Amino acid sequence: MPTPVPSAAGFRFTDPALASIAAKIAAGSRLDQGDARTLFETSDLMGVGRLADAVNRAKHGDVVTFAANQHINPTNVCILRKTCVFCGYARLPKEQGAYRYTLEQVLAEASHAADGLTKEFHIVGGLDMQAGLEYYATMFRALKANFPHVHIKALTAVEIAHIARLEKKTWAEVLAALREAGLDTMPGGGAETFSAAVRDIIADKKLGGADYIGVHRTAHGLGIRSNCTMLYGHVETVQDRIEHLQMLRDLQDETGGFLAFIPLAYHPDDNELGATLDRRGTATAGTLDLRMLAVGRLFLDNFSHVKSHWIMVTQPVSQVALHFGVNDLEGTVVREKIYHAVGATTPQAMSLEQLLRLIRGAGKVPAERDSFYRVVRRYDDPAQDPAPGPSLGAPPLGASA
Ligand code: V47
Ligand code: SF4
Repeated sequence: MPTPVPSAAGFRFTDPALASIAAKIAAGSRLDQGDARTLFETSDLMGVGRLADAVNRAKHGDVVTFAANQHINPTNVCILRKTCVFCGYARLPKEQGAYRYTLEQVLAEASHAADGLTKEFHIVGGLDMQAGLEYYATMFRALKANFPHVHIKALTAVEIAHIARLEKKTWAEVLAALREAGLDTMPGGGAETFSAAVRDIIADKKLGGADYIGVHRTAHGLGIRSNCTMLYGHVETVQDRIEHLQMLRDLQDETGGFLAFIPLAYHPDDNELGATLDRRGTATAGTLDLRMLAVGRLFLDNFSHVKSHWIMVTQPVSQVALHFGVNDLEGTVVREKIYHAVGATTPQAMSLEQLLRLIRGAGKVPAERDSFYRVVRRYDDPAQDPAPGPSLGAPPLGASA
């Protein structure tokens, strides 16, 4: 059931259509696709933000969470390198810049976690013919042996389906084997925009939207929770966005297995699509970023968490997003490669100190969470903050792999 927002009906809107949406929310009624269209198209962006903020406050108060995580991208070799035209990260096996980490390299990269502050590895990569079940199972076992306190959030639905095809196993068999090796949860990557027409243009040959949902359904059935995403700001229409959100909401109704929704802003640099669209150097508008997050919060009434990925939308936009329905920030991200391959100019990591300043600057209370979004420490009083320094396992800003 949607969380009722008693005060929402009292807002003043410049677009009267928002008043009827506010009344629906206040009554605890579900928004339909027509409402979602209104939210996407209205000129009253601040009204959309106020509604999303009210819903978010009803669920989370003033608390904004973050996790101390570390991204590891073990291979950029990908069989879809030529067909995912929005991706600047992948390489063919013999192409310049192609890499596949050995186990030793993965462990060396993971060694930032030895300080005990990193609590989660986020592991994703390309669809590499040489990286099958054994590659990942061995990696996860070794990571758990060396860093038993670190949660493993790894492998998108697309990677799970790829491994299943390579190994001639079902999705469920692959997921069960990986869980046995140490997989805890799955990230939400690979969703892009589900619409078949959009996929034909930006990700022809990639696992389709229904199968992305199918892999997540299978994972949830096995007790493996996951995140979900939507890539926006490329060729998709408003209707495509709405249908994508509808598919996510439907699966959440069915399984309750999604932890968070993370809209991902398309970056046009250093990828074929950006050149085709003549969009190089033109990131998504901050207003679209805020609207996407707010509509996600309002339409996905059965989700607890909406996350802003500051690496993609910049830190200032993420800070404002905390008033547009967002209750979680992608945490300290050590050595992020995927977005920096396509033009992200943000730092590759934020220290604890910077993260606390960003959240408090929005008038919110920062709290570190675990990978299941349980608060493990609130930072109510700045006087009690840890001394500034290398925090959460982060290297100096701008470090690259
Ligand atoms: O699926 C690739 C995106 C995603 C570009 O689950 C691009 O906690 C923008 O899903 N412009 C992978 N985006 C990353 C991802 C993610 C990130 C943070 C947290 C979580 C989570 C998941 O990156 C891919 C694709 O949608 N991507 N190229 C690009 N040019
Ligand atoms: Fe491969 Fe993923 Fe890039 Fe597509 S987006 S080319 S599947 S790494």
